[in-house]
Amino acid sequence: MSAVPPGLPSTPVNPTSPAPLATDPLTTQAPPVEEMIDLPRGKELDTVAATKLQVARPVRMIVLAGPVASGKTTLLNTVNDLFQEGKIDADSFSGSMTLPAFEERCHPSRTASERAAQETGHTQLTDARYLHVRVSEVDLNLDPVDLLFTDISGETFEDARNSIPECQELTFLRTADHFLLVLDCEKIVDLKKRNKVIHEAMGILRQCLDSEMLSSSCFVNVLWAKYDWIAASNDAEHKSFLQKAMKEFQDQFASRVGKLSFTEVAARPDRGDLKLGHGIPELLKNWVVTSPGHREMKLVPEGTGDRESEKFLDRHFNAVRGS
Ligand SMILES: Nc1nc2c(ncn2[C@@H]2O[C@H](COP(=O)(O)OP(=O)(O)OP(=O)(O)O)[C@@H](O)[C@H]2O)c(=O)[nH]1
Ligand SMILES: [Mg+2]
Repeated sequence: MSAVPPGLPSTPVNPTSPAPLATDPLTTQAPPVEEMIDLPRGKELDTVAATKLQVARPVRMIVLAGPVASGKTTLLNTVNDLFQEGKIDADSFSGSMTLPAFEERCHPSRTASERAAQETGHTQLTDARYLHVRVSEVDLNLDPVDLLFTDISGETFEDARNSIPECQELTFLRTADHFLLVLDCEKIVDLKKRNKVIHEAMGILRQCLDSEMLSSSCFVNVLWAKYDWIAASNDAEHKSFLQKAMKEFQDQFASRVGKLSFTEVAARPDRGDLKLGHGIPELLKNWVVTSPGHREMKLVPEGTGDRESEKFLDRHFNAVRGS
């Protein structure tokens, strides 16, 4: 019997029979469809998705930092709730890649949840998660702006305050345009707790700066959250305490950041006369209009010398300034 050379069939091929099929359609499954459309689920973005968005278009990164239960997530929920009713001052909702994630967070505060009181669930300790909102100015003077918010548990910031390596894990800090330091006024009206609230919040901000995670050009906004507790107390002493705390923040941090400001916020007041979302329109306007990325071009030179050409420039720019 003659040996069959390698690579040739071991049975003779009849040239008149039909060519064999590569696969038998009756016994094999259809090959997988290669181009499946991956529809977005609308859940929170993870760090990879957030980074892709930041690379694809200009995005404002807004970090909400603060201890457990200070009111970070409720603030985000209220931004979503206010947009359900229409525009917020001059800003209108122009889309979100994470609407289902917003709705999930808002559910416990809605009547449909059948809870007796409005609630916000404690944010779980997970990797960084981001929520997205696109905002347009009503008179369209500006292009729509993409806002990316962190929704991180308070424990994460409490751990970061106590440990440089933990703080250095929070890589989203590096791209923060606005850093919101959320302080809980419910605790500030408690004379035994109020100094600790300020001390701990300053500890978070100091650690983020000392670890070189937060840029010195970042805009830092200290939020007096749950301000309804102060407004409803009618005690002038609480307001004078806040004044002293603001002075202390100014002394310690104003020279270390791009801008330091303070805002009274009551995202979901449950006492006194403040309306839902007190302070939020002002915040939103600030996020949309201002960014550390905006710098004055300074086209007009400042000083001139004694040379004739410099005196000419001086006369020219004086005319420009005067016009
Ligand atoms: N009175 C009052 N309560 C508020 C306000 N904002 C939030 N709260 C309540 O404060 C509690 C904590 O709010 P969260 O938004 O969950 O706080 P958080 O900072 O996200 O907390 P963690 O996720 O645990 O870090 C909830 O019970 C809210 O209902 C407010 O403006 N006024
Ligand atoms: Mg939360």
